[in-house]
Amino acid sequence: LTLFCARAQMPATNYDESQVPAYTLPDPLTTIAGKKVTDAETWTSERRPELLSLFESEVYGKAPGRPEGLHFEVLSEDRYTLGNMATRREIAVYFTESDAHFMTILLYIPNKRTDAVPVFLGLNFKGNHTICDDPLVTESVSRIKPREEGGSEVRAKGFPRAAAASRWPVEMLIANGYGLATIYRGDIDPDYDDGFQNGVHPLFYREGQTKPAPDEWGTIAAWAWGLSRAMDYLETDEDVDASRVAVIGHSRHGKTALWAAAVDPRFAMAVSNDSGCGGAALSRRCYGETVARINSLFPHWFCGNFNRYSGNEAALPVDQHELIALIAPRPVYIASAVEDRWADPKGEFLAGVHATPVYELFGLEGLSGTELPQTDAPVLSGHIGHHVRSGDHDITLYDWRQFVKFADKHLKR
Ligand code: GTR
Repeated sequence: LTLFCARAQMPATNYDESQVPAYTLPDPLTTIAGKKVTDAETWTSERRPELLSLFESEVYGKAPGRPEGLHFEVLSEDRYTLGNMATRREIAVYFTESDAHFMTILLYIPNKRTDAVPVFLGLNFKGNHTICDDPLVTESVSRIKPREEGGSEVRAKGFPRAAAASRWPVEMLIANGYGLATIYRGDIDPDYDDGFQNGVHPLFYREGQTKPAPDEWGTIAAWAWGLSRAMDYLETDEDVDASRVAVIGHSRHGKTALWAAAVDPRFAMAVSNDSGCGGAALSRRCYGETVARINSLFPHWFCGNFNRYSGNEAALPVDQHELIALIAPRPVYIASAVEDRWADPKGEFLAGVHATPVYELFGLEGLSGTELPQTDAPVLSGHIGHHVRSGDHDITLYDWRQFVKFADKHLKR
């Protein structure tokens, strides 16, 4: 007896390299009309906009720009926190002219500074108060799936303080001269399929619109939009050097960081940690998580049009190496973990390899080497950095140490 349901029809997850289908990647340096791109100027003026718009309409969905009514308010400031090493600020970013809808940026700035500092900016999963042991951080309002719809009561009560501290080495960043800005992603859009009713989407619906059109923003694009709104604020903060902001994310937030950097050239650097399918991993390898699986498990992440490619990766007009290429010539770091096969470490590495010709157009080294490097041997030389860490799906102090080394090369004066 065969059970007919979407999941049952899904092919088994492939973790066997010999079962990776033969595929041909789209060439980042050939336009839709078939023209070869041989210089940086043609890339920037013709090919890049064309590719960006394909990713918008087929993968993540188009987002609105900066709303006219966007405004900021510093809610709190403490000049002597983290053992007097840092200044903490909390900033409300109001999405429209009203004060009803906002996200809160938690910002730490090193007190030991002579000038405006470079900053790492990234979304957090569980609330601003969970990223470190600082009792004065305002608790984020947990926005998870309601219990009636299968959500969990425990999580609805909110996560304890410092619950995610292992993922956010604030003191290490401060000691190295970096600021840190983070936002609870639920402030922008909750991470469940709510028909796009509870996050930022409804603020921008046209008259009569009730959900995004098939080529309009899903949740990842909304989160990326929120990161750009955070950048709007950072540009106004005199302790921050907005020309040296690295956008960073782990896993679904890694997908988001890459898309944010692709859309918004103000980000000087991007870091993708274990971002996998829809992030740095090549979709056509169908290794670990696939387009069909991600669309069925997380129907809200991508735009409606992305469903066309479930089980049909060969039809994608783009692949994820071109997402990395959209960030060129800015530096990108792609981090993987060897046991995180679901995210396809090799596919993530190969995206860097195949984005490299675009960096070369700018006279820069992209990713150095074409063979997957050894575990725990970071490749930091070019404008695409990379490592495969030992261990599983997570973002660790080891990962961050490599990001800081890479940022020291590209963002430090
Ligand atoms: C998984 C998902 C991945 C990755 C991960 C995470 O369940 O399949 O694409 O995003 O969650 O965000 O931790």
